[in-house]
Amino acid sequence: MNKNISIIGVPMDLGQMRRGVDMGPSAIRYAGVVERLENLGYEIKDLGDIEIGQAERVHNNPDTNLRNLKAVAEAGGKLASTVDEVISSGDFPLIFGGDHSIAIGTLAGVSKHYENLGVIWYDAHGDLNTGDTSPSGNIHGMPLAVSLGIGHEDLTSIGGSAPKIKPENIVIIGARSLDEGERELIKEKGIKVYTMHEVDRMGMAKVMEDAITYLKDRTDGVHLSLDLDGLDPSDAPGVGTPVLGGISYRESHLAMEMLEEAKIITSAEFVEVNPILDEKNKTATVAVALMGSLFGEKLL
Ligand code: 5AB
Ligand code: MN
Ligand code: MN
Ligand code: MN
Repeated sequence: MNKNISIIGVPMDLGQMRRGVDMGPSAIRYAGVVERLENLGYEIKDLGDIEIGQAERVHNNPDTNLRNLKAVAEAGGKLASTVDEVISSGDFPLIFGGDHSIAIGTLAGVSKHYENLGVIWYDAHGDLNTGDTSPSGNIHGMPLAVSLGIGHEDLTSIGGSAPKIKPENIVIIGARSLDEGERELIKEKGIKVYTMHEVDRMGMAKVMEDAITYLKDRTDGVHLSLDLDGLDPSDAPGVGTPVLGGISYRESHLAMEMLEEAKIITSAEFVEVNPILDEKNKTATVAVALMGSLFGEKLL
C-alpha cells in the first residue's frame, strides 16, 4: 500500500434528507483515524473539508426531481479536482463522507488516472437510480449510475462527459435493498453483485476471493466505496438508511484484510456516517477499525 495518504473530508448532507451526516468527517477524525494510520507507518496529510453550498429551502426546480442538484454537482466538481491533484502528487486519496452522493466526485477524480478502474461498492443498496427510477429524488441513491454515465447531465458531466467506470469493472457487495429500475440496470449491464444471499451462502472469505480474482484480471486500479449501511445496523447504527440483515463487523474486518493482502486498492472512501443517529460514535469507530484492517493492521 502507498505509504502516503491524503485525507479529504466531504461534509455533504444534501444528497438525502436526514440531517447530521455532514458531521461524518468530524466523527471519523474524532474516532482517531490519523493516529491509527500513523501507527501503521503511514505519512498522513489531512487536507481538511471540501466546502459545501446551501440546501434548497424548498425543492422548486421544475426541470428535475433531483433534490439539491446544483449544490451536489458543485461539490462533486470540487472533490473531483482535489482527488485528481492528490493522485497526481503521488498520494493515496482517503475520503470521508458525508452522504454517498460524493462518490460522483471521487470517481470523476480517480478515473482520470486509470484506463480500467475497478470499483468495490460495499453497500446495502445499489445506488443505481436515475431521476426516472428513483423513489426519493435523493442523489445519494444515484452515484453508481452517474459514474456509468447514466443520469442527469449536470452530474454525468463532472470531470468530463465520458463515463468514469465500465459496468464489468464493478463489484457490489452486501446488497439487500434494490429498487426495480436498479434491478433492471444490473441485468442489462451485467454488473457483478454479491447480495446478502451470496454472503450467507458462500461466506465472506469466498465472496472476497472471487471478487478479488475477478477485478485483478481486468483492472489497473480499484476504488473501495464503503457505505457503512452495508454493515448490519447492530454494528453500524449511525446511518440514514439502515437495512436489516447486513454484513457483520467480523465479516467486514475479514473483507478489509483480504483487500489489504491482495494489494489491489488504490483509493477509498467511507461514507454515510451520521453521528446524530449513532450510539456513542460507534459507527465512526467501526469505520476507523475497518480502515485499520484495510491499511494493514495485524494482531501478531
Ligand atoms: B445509499 C433508495 N434506493 O434511491 C433511494 O445510502 C435508497 O447511498 C438509497 O446507499 C440509499 O432513495 C442510498 C431507496
Ligand atoms: Mn446504502
Ligand atoms: Mn452473516
Ligand atoms: Mn450508498
